[in-house]
Amino acid sequence: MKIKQTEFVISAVGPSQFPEDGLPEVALAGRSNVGKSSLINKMLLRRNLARTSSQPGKTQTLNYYKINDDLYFVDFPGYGYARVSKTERQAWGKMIEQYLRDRDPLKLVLQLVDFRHPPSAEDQKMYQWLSHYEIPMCVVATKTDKVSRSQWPKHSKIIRQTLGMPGHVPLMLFSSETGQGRDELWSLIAQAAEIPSNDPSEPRNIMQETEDNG
Ligand SMILES: Nc1nc2c(ncn2[C@@H]2O[C@H](COP(=O)(O)OP(=O)(O)OP(=O)(O)O)[C@@H](O)[C@H]2O)c(=O)[nH]1
Ligand SMILES: [Mg+2]
Repeated sequence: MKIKQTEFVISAVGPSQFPEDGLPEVALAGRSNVGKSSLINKMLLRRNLARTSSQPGKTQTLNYYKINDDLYFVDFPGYGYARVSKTERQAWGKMIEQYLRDRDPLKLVLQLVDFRHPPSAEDQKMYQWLSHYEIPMCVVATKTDKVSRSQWPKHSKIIRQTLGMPGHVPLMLFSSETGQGRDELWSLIAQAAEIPSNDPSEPRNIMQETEDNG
């Protein structure tokens, strides 16, 4: 997909602030620090569009990023941050569940899990929620650059087994450090959001220019 324009739109605290133009939405869920913002930046080849929150786990907003006039990425607040109170946790759950249940333009949820570790109890709960609401999803294992290649099959298997993923649910390996999985993920997103897929004429130098560690 050719990225012509990217823009942060809003940190929405509730449905009244969600965009009303009906563009397809791709949401990102995962625990705090798993790499949601880094994945967005890598996908959009922007160094710092999606910021790491200064107070991890505290932000109870859905952050909307618009790509061209094609779709939105919706960055969920990270879960599993130890210092969050029970009340905050419940508010988080309510907001996410309502979004998953009621949001018409939602086309795909990327559930991010850390490739290095078995999915947590909260990862499992999130996965079950997504399955329950029958939302098209893809599990994305992040930080693959931190695991040696010989261990990839073993780690993939543990993730699939722990979440109870049936064979037809894709598990994608991704690294925002190396860009692994980026093209594949764009294909999947374009398909889910019904956007004409990869433009082979995309100039290479754009990719190289922004290929950095930022
Ligand atoms: N090596 C490596 N580090 C990564 C990767 N993805 C993210 N990180 C690092 O992990 C840390 C957290 O990444 P973020 O993208 O801020 O995580 P997040 O899920 O947005 O976190 P919250 O906004 O708190 O929910 C940062 O220090 C990133 O540089 C990756 O693929 N490889
Ligand atoms: Mg983030």
